[in-house]
Parts: sequence; structure tokens; C-alpha cells
Amino acid sequence: MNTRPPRTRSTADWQALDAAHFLHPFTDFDALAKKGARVITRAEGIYLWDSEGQRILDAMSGLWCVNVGYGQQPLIDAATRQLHELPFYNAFFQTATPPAIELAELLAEVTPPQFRHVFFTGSGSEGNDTIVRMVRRYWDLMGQPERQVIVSRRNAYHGSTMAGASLGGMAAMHAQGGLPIPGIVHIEQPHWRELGQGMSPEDFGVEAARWLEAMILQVGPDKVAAFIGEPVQGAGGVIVPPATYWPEIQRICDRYGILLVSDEVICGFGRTGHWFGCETMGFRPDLMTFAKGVTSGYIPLGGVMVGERVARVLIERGGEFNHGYTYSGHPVACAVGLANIRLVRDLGLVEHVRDVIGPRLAGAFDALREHPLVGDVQTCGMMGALQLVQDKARGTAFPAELEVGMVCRGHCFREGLIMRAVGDRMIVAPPLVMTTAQLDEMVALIRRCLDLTLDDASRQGWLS
Ligand code: PXG
Repeated sequence: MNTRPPRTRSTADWQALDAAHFLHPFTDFDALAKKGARVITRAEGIYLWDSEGQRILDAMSGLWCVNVGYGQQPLIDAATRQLHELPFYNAFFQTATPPAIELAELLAEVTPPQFRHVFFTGSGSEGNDTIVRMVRRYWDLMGQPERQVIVSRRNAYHGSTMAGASLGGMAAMHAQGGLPIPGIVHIEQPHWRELGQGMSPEDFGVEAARWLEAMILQVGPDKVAAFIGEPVQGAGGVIVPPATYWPEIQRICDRYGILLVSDEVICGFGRTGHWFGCETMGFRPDLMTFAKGVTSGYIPLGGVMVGERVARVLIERGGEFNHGYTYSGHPVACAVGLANIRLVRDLGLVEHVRDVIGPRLAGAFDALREHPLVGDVQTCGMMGALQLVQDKARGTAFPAELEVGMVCRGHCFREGLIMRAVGDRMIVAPPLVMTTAQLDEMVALIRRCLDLTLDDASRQGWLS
């Protein structure tokens, strides 16, 4: 029986309470308190409803995570069953729980063959903190303790903890809290449109990968522990590297013996049309971070897949690894993860992305190239970006202070569509269960919001 009282507060009441007590992530607290938060109250399939009763098509899957869509009964049942049976037990003191053991087995099955072991965390950020400690521990055990430096990329996102934000390449994050921590360096991102003009994408992909080699030589090959990257940069704006990039990165890592880490927090579990982004991009990581799509965001869970190269050393020569979280292997989270991965498999979602809905998104975004505001388009599986430009013929960007992306995002909100703006890149990462009819509905909404933004831009004289 549901004994919870009905949610009878008005939107204004919710907003006042929110402003009084709730500090939101990545938010200007004062500005939000003045404006009032949008309160999301329920969801079903690919749609959300807010406290005003407006239906919203969620083209961002919550926050790149609700891959199976909202309201999936098998996940709800798995959580409920596990909450009754054993809501919590830890994995620290030589104990384990059945859901954690079974999820570890299933993860070994769906990940590439070099992965047979997993270290569970509560989030992607904790996963990347684990990566930093684990790769340094690996090199200690290998008798090369001077290998400490991890190479990452500008405009990467790897989380918000001290190590996650340090690995990330976001200047605004480094400006707060004394980051990056020592031993983390950054190279430029493989963003052909921004950095590769005058070169073919293929040539640029190789060139961008060689920036890694240049950095290795600058730091000293005997000091570099690992390279980390998202197969496709997500929060940075859905930046899809040229096909030549990752194979060249792999070659360089092999050449210098450094560990290759794939941050699969967004790309994992089918989003790119393969189980993992490294499979789509053609490389073979030694370690992978995952989170989000492992439970479709129904409950927090993350982790690190540890390839045999590292696992064998940690297991056979390591002794105790002094690292772990209360919620490493949380039984309810793992039960939901199991149900979610089985559902992804039963519904054939990876194939749906690869063969049906991903190609349809690519085709629809390609058709948006002729829109006067759209200067460039990129997609990969169920991720897509539309670059808004001031002058289509020359491809020039709008002045940043006009915040055209935010203008477009405002129209999306009002029209019942959630899309992210990263600068002037409008991005989507819809639920993988999206049907073709729903995709067409989403694209029609996007087109309408682009038209409304174009009207604003011409009325304000921003196009001249
Ligand atoms: N790695 C990647 C690639 C991510 O996208 C994290 C790590 C951190 O995961 P947790 O679970 O600690 O948040 C992420 C998270 C955005 C946005 O604005 C993206 C993320 C988080 C918050 C906002 O697109 N990705």
C-alpha cells in the first residue's frame, strides 16, 4: 500500500523551498534562487512531466543515463526485491553479496575480452579516482614508481572529485579548488572543426593523436603512467574524433608501454552502437570507467573494468589495495544493474542503436545541415551535436556573449524538449529505446526550436 501523502505543493512552493535549502550542482545559486528551479515530478518512457503538468521529451536521457527509458518494471522489481531481501551489506571484510558477484560476472561477459575483473564504485567520478590510484599502484608494483603522470585532454569531462576534475580539462573547474592535482597533464582535444581546418579529418586525427606522443616525449616516456579519454567527448559537446584518431592513440600507447584508459561513463552500454565506445572507435583499453548506463541511472552505480594486464599484477603481486567505498558493490544497485543489462540485451538495444535508431538520428541531423543556423553536425550512435553559427557561408561563430545556445535551449524548454547547450553546440543523447516515430517527433521539435532561435537572431540583428 502506498502510504505516502500526495504531492500537493504548488510550483511556487517547491521553488521557494528549493531556493531556501538546496544547493544544486554546477549552478549559480543566487541566479537560480531568483529564477526558480523547474521541478520534474514524474516520467514514463522518454517523457518527463513538470510540476505545471507540462510534458517534456527528454532528449538527454536524464543526464546521459536513462538508456532504457523511464518506468521499466524489471528494474523496479529488481530493486524492490533486493531491498526486501538484503538492502545493504558491504564488500570490505572478505564478504560479498549475490547481486555484486553476479553483476561482476555479467560485466565480464558484455565487456571486451581483456576484461575479467571489476572494481565497483558509486559514481563515474569515484571510478576515475580509482583509476588514478590503480594505475599508480600498478607501476609501483612493476618496479617503476616514477611512472606517475597521467595524460588527459583539454575539454574532457571525467567528474567532479579532486582527481576527476583534475583529469578533466575544463578551465572553469580548474579555476576553483586548486586543481589540477600534481601529475596530470593535458593535450588538445581531437576537435577537427576547431583545430583541423585546412586538413582532411583523417590527417587531423593522426596529427591530434601525435600530440600525445609529443607530450610523452616532453614529460619523459619513463614518467608517463597512462592516457585517459572518452571515446566520444560527451559533456564537452559531443565531439566525435576522426576515425584515424583512436587507432593512432593505441599505437602510441603500445609503443611507450603506457596504460590506455577509456572513460565509458557516457559511451558505455550501447550508446555508440556497440556495447562500449572503444569498440566503435577501434581501440583496446587496459582499463575502463563506467557509471550512468550500467543502471540506466535508476540508482547510483559506477566502477572500473580492470583488464588482465593490470589485474594479474594487482592480484598476484599486489597485497592489499588500500582503496574502496562503503557502496562498492551495493547490493540494490548491483541488482538493478543486472536487471538493466539483461533488459538491454533482451530488447536488443545495442543493435537497435547500430542498425535502426542511430542511423535515423544521423540521417535526420544530416538533413538539418541546410538550416541557416547550423554550421556543422556530428553524430555517433545515439549522441548528436548541432553547431550553431552566425555566418553559414563562412562558418563563423556567434560572439560568445550573445549566448545563442542558451537562447535555443530556452525555446526547447518552452516547447517541451530537453536538449543541452554546450556553448553554441546543441546536443542530444536520447534514450536508446526511442522508436522511429519518437525520433521524428524529437527532430520536428528541434527544427521548430532552431526556427524560433533564427527568428530571435534576425530580429536582434545578430545575423548581419
Ligand atoms: N566521466 C564522464 C565521461 C562523464 O560524462 C563522469 C565521468 C562523472 O560521473 P559522475 O557519476 O560522478 O557524475 C561523467 C559525468 C553534462 C554532465 O553537463 C555530464 C556528466 C555529469 C554532469 C553533467 O553534460 N557526466
